This record gives sequence, structure tokens and C-alpha cells, in this order.
Amino acid sequence: MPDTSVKLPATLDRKSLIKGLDALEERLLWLASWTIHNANHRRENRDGLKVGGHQASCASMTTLMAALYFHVLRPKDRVAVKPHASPVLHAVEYLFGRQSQDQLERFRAWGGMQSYPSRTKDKIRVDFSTGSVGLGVAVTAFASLIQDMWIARGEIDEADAGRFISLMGDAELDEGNIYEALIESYKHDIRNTWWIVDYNRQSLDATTSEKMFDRFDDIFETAGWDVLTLKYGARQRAAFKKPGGARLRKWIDDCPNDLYAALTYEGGAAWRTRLKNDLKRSPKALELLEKYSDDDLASLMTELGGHCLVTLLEAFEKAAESETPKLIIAYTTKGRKLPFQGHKDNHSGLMTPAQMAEFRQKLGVLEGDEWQVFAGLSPERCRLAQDVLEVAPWKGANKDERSAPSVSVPQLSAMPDPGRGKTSTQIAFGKIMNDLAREDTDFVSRIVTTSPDVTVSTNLGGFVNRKGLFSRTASEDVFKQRKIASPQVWAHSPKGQHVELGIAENNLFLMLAAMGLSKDLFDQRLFPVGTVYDPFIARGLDALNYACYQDARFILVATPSGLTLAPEGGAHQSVSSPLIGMGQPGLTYWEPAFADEVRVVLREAFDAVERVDGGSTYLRLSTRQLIQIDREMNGDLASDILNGAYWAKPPSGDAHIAIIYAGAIAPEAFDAWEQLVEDVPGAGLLAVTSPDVIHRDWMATTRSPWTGEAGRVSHIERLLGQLASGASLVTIIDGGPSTLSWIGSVHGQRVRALGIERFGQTGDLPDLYREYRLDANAILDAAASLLV
Ligand SMILES: Cc1ncc(C[n+]2csc(CCOP(=O)(O)OP(=O)(O)O)c2C)c(N)n1
Ligand SMILES: [Mg+2]
Repeated sequence: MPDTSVKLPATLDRKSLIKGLDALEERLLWLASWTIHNANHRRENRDGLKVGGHQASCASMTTLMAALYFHVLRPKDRVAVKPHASPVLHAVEYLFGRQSQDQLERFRAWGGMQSYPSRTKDKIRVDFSTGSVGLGVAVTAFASLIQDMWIARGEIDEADAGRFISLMGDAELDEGNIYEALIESYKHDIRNTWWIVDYNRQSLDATTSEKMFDRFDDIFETAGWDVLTLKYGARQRAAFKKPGGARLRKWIDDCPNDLYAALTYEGGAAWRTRLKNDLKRSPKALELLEKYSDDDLASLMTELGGHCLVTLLEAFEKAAESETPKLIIAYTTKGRKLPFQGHKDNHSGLMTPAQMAEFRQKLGVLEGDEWQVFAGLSPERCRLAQDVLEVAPWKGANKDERSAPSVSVPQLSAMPDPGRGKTSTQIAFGKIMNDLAREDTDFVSRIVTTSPDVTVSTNLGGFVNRKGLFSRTASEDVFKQRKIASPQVWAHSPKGQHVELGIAENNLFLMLAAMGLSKDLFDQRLFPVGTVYDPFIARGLDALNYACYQDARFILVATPSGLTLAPEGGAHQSVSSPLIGMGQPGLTYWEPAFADEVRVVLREAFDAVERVDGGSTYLRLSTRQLIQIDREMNGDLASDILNGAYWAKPPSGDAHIAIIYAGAIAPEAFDAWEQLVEDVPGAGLLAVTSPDVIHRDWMATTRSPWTGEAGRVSHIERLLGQLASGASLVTIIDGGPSTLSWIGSVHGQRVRALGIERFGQTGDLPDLYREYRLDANAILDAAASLLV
């Protein structure tokens, strides 16, 4: 159990703490509102576009965030903040003195603080990027599991463990990936995770339905989570105890979300009219209402649990008593204290300059003092705010600095050799992983694997047999214990290096994100390898993008792929995945054809995980077994493979045609080439190991005159330079033809691009390759059409 108590100095009693937090909350509300206002109404607008920002979404979270950041959180805790509350997070750091006014002034501008919290772009500490709702919530659960891995390995002390906290919007609870993660959280016994819902009853379009809200408790409790609902503030609870109070409480409980929001917007008189009408049969309740002025009644009705510091502190203290994961539902008001509070259209609403001036005066902020840290606070509130800041544990939460030395990845010569026999790229991958698992090095101990129920069928089984599955509690493989024959050992232990997931590709990518951030979050490098069937990358695409966006480092091995999967048919044959690989920033896509290429590329992929300027890797592999080329892996070949392409059959200087292939379609390309050279001696055969690498390299060259790299020559330009000028090209890949067709632009050469554009179907390779024009005849026809 982490020790989470916060000792208050004798000078700061509980009452003063709350007063200080209240003052700080006011500062958050002001600064977040002002930051957005400044960007929209004061900064020069050169393009006429609305800058945007979400004053209402910020306002519903300022109390929650004040309680957390100024009292509850400790530096080891890790937080994912609801995307549109980014200005509040920056305001928090501004109050701690770790964010500059200049950054706040450049909200949503070039080089300024980002619209949504970004690990890589913001200057402040951001634990998890957010933006695509739901993903930032779920990743916290997976990150907590990685912390448990390091605790099990003795690298993190249990008492030093952090909590993984998501500050989420209520509409985020509609995202399916949350429930996929919830199921996994239960299976993996995840702990120290809090998901705190800013339940402001509004989404983007309108008010949210209250229908589901009772059900969330059931759903989360079923998955082993504790649910804490903070519906009422302390003042409301006190009112409920007064005569007539129980009736008022019942009215609140029965009130639908849209009506509550509308009355919140309309204010005290509207509350009174409606309540008087609805409570007319309860004289005591009517009497109670009379005790409040209109304004006071409006505040009573909106001082919900999520806006009451007393309630919030008590809840967080209770939550800290156990490591059981928590769903904390805090009722709030969207746009609280702002003119559009409760209005269903307030999501992107901005205060007008006149409304902002009124708000400024209400808070006592003088014109010109808008960026002053404690503007508008009385001397006493200012002192209390400073006292609270002084003792806040988060004061020590600086931006992460990685200090662990980098882990050295073995040289190519030390990488296991998958051999020369007839084999597939998938088998080669499994063999290398299996052989690595025999080693007992620091590097290998940091390889962790994960897969959504396709560990065995993607050939990761050998690695898992040797390294075991991760679980906080050990368990033997019952089949093994009972001596039932099976090639697979499925034993769990705290030292296990594989995390088995259910079939949910979102979870795969979020797990890879969490594993791939291990160095940033825990100062401990992991080399994550995740396997998936290639077509199902699409299922988790946004989570993959999310992982890459925050520079998580991992290796994605997608296999089997393409039409080459033949008898499995169209539902499993991937078509567009190479284009995903080409298009995804932060991810380098490789499609090797031969086992020795897999070895070179996999070593590079591990190295890229650790390299400062590295990134993540996507290997598109196949189950098609090819006769391997009998060759030595010398330095030149290895470097050509890593540059993305090499001449498998170099052309003669006057060659007018070349065939260019990538991946498992290699035999058809070789076959066609052998027939072609009989008629066109000197024709070339170019093997592409990474369409992505050669494309990126070429793009960099096209930009080079403007990026100070004039004279740069790309690898593909150099290779194609060996052909006669005006030579033509036939490209072929088991995937979208545009993956390679662009190569014609490099020297302005004519191209016939072969590939898949339709859904696949069942069949054997001769039938399918003939039908989809991926066979040697199709290549020769294409070549002939170019040579005529
Ligand atoms: C995956 C995804 N879909 C849509 C959006 C656009 N969007 C941003 S915020 C939002 C509504 C969020 O409502 P809620 O979570 O309740 O947050 P609130 O602003 O009410 O606090 C939507 C639909 C998004 N950011 N991500
Ligand atoms: Mg909401």
C-alpha cells in the first residue's frame, strides 16, 4: 500500500486548508477562463479562424483539480486529465511556478501550451496525453499494471507506488474502450487506479441521459471496483437534515439531467418557481425554501459533491484507504459560476468581452492584473492559498527526467539466426523471440510481450513458454501439472514477461502504450512486443495512433497478412494495412520477405525503442513459407535492408525495366524476373523491405533545398539511378498498390502498380494470385505493356 497521508503543519488546520484550497480553486477558474479568453479575444487573429477552448468544461473541474493537485496528489501519482480541461492543468502548474505566462498567452498558438494535454509538446509535466476521449482513461489502468511489474521485480518499492488517476468527463463513459479495459482490469487484478468522473450531465451536443447513471455502479462493482458517488455538497447534506429537507432531496434525486441543467442556467427565481410548484404538497419543504434568497437557493442547488471541498477531501481520503480501483462519480455543473452554466450548448461557449469584464470585477481582479498569480484574493485568502501551495506534495512533481542509462541492444552478430531452410517471416520472428528467451541478459529481461488472444497463432508461444505470463499471483499450468501433452506452457508468475489480453485490440495498443512509456513513467526501459492479426490493426487504430502520439516505444508484429493468407478468406485478409503503416507518424512499417531480413529489421526495431530519435515499429509478416536465398548477411546488405530496399538482381546500366516487390509475393517477382531477362537482358529486380523508410527518405530529399540539406540524395533515387533514364517499373505488393506506385515519381518513370484493391476471398495461392493479378503472368503482362 502506498503511504498517501499528507501531514499538515500546525499552522494549517483543516478549516484553513479548505479556505486555502477554495482560494486556489478560484484562481484556477479565473486563469483557465482568462487563458481561453486571451487566445480568442485579445491575441491577434490572422486567419479569421475561431481559436476555441472550453471554458465550461474547465469550470466543472476546478474544484476537483484544486483538491487533488493542491493537497491529495503526490509526485509519484500519474494523472490523465480530460482533454478539454488542459487550461486548468496549465493553471495548476502556473500557480506552482512551473509554467510561464508566455505559454499561457500562447494557448493554442505556435509553440504555446497545447489545446489538449500533450506529453511531448507541452512544456509542463504531462503524464498521459489526452484528446481522443476514453483512451486517456483506460491507459491509466494499464500503466498501473506496468508499475506492478516493476514492483514484482523489486525495482519499485510498494510504499513508493503511485496511483493512476484519470480525470474524465461523464460522456467519456460512452466509449466502448473503457469497458474493454475494465474487463482486463478485473482479470489482471489492477489496483491503485482512480477514475474520477466530472459528472456535469453534459456532453458536447446536449445534456447526457441519466438513465445509465444508476447502472455504472453495477458495471464497475461487478468488475471489482469500489464506486464512490459524490452527489451532494456538505451544505446540501445539512439542508436535507432540516425539516422538509428529505423531500427536497427526493426532488433532486428524481430530477432528470436536462431539467437540472436548465434550472442551473436559469438561476434562483426559476429554481424557486419550479420547486414551489413541485413541492406544494410538502409545507415543510416550502418553508425550507423560504429560508433561502434566490441567489442562495441557486447556490444551494448547485453546490454539488464535485464542487464541495469538504466532500471531495473526505472522498479522496477514503479512496486512499485501499488499493482497490475506484470509480469516483463527482456531480458537478458544466460552466459553474460562468454566465452559461448549465446551458446545454455551452461546450464550446466563450464568454463575451463584456461577460469576462463582469466576471473579472466579481472576482476583484484589477484590469492589468489578469495574469497575476493571486489577483483578486483578500490578504487572508492569499496567505492561506500560499500556505496550502507550500505544503502541497505536488510541489515536488517536476517534469520527468530520465536518468536510467540506456540499455544496449545486441549487435546484429549477437542476434539469434532463424536459419536458412524453407520458412516464413512469421516463423522466423517466433524463432528469434524463442532464442532470445533462452538468454539471461538485462536486455532480454526487459522484453515484454502482449497479445489479444493470438499469442500462439502469431508464433509468440516459444517466448511465452520460456518467460511465462505476468500475474501478481503465481499459478501453474494445470495441463502441464496433469501431464497432458501440449507444446504450450501457460504458467503465471510475478516475474512473467508476457501479458495475455482478451480479444480487444484497443487494449493491445493501450497496453503497448503503457509498456512503451515505462521509461518515462518509471525510469525503467521495457522493450514491448505486441502481436496481432494484420487485418485487426484497424480495430484498434485510434489507440495505436494514441500510443504513437505520446511517443510510447514498442514493436507491433502483425501476422498473418494479405491475400496470401489464402484459405482463411476475405474476412482475415488485410488489404489496406500497408497504407496504415505508411501513414502513421511515429511508426515505421517494414515488410520483409526473408528470414534474414526479419533478423536485421527486428534488431533495428529493438534499437529504435531505446534510441532518443527512434520510434515504434510495425512489422507486417506472413505465414507463407519461402525458399530462402543462400547468402551471407554482410554489412552492405544489412545496411541496404535497413535503408528499405536493395537490388535482389541488379540491373545493367542500360536496363529499361525493373520489377519492384515487397513481402511474401517475392517468389512471383523472382519468377517473372527470370522470364523477363530472357527477353530484356539486364532488367532489374528490386526488393523493398520497407516502403515506409524509402518513402520518408525520399520525401526528406524533396524538401531538402528548404531544410538546409541541399544535395541530399535518397536511397531510392540512388538505387533507381542504376537504371537507364526513362526506364519503366512494375511494382507489386500483397496490399494496396499505392504503397509502391509512388516510386515512379522519384525519377518520373512510368509505372504499372500491382496489388489488392478488392476484398479477398478463399482459394489457394495460384487461384487467388491469378484472379487478383499478383502472379508472374500479371507482372509480365504489366512489363510488356510498358515496353511496347
Ligand atoms: C473519440 C472522440 N470523439 C469525439 C470527440 C469530440 N469531443 C470532445 S469533448 C466531447 C464531449 C465530452 O463530454 P464530457 O466527457 O462529458 O466532457 P465535459 O466537457 O462535459 O466535461 C466530444 C464529443 C473527442 N475528443 N474524442
Ligand atoms: Mg460532461
